[in-house]
Amino acid sequence: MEKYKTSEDGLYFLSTPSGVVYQTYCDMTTAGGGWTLVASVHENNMHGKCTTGDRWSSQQGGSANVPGGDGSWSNTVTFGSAEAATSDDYKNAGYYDLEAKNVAVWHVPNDNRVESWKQTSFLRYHTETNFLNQSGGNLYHLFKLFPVTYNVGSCPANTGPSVPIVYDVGNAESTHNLYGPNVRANSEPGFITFRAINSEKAAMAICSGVKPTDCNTEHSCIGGSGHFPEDSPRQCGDFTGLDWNGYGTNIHWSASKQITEAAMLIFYR
Ligand code: KO2
Ligand code: CA
Ligand code: CA
Ligand code: CA
Repeated sequence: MEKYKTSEDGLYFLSTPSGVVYQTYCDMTTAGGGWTLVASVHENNMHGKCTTGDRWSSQQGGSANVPGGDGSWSNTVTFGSAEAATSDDYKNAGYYDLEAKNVAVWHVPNDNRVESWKQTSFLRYHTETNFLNQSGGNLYHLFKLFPVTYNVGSCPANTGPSVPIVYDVGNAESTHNLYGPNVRANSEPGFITFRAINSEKAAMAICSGVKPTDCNTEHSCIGGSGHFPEDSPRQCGDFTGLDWNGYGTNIHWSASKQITEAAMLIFYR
């Protein structure tokens, strides 16, 4: 944005210093712009527990034999495309290459075309604390410091950073309502939390919009390790245990259909 004085939202080609070329979406307007899409977490089959498409947890089943699952949070494997970021998982070279200070997150209903993401998203927020300065400048490095692996620590002592957020679409109350009433009673909205750990020592990557205050973090935190001991493999998968008391029911621990059927898009700035 600074180098070419561009100010339009849309798809751009970027290149890493070592020559990897990739196309991604840039948000050039929200809160001053300059946001680069680096990843999306999409649940293609909530009933498939660590099966095909669960790239941000495990596509190799859920068991103690694959404690780190596919390892996507802290490796350089890339997949998907920006155009399809609401229809499948997406991870580009910017995820591990860009040096950033903050993140923005959009929850966009599945299967939306790029042109309508901004309009259809029902939750959008960003951080302003420059927290990535303390974590290596991006999430690839943050998750090397806080591995998303079964049995690396316990709850709550070894939970990663909870960073306050500024809302661009939605608010604390609408965020909380996306999760089940038991989650609302056991979390504080207005944060993004990294590397949560649950009662059974399973690790999760991101709790979007909340800071858990109990250890049943599998009902709001997504992206995970390869082993979730509680009633295994029921909590294993990209959207973890968001369906614990029924798919999309929004009762007890279950999340709403709205957040279950939307991709989480992750941006850096
Ligand atoms: C509950 O009452 C329950 O939920 C537990 C889960 C939630 O993630 O671990 C257990 O299933 C337990 O048996 C019981 O059903 O306990 C804080 C305790 C809640 O919802
Ligand atoms: Ca799944
Ligand atoms: Ca997925
Ligand atoms: Ca639990």
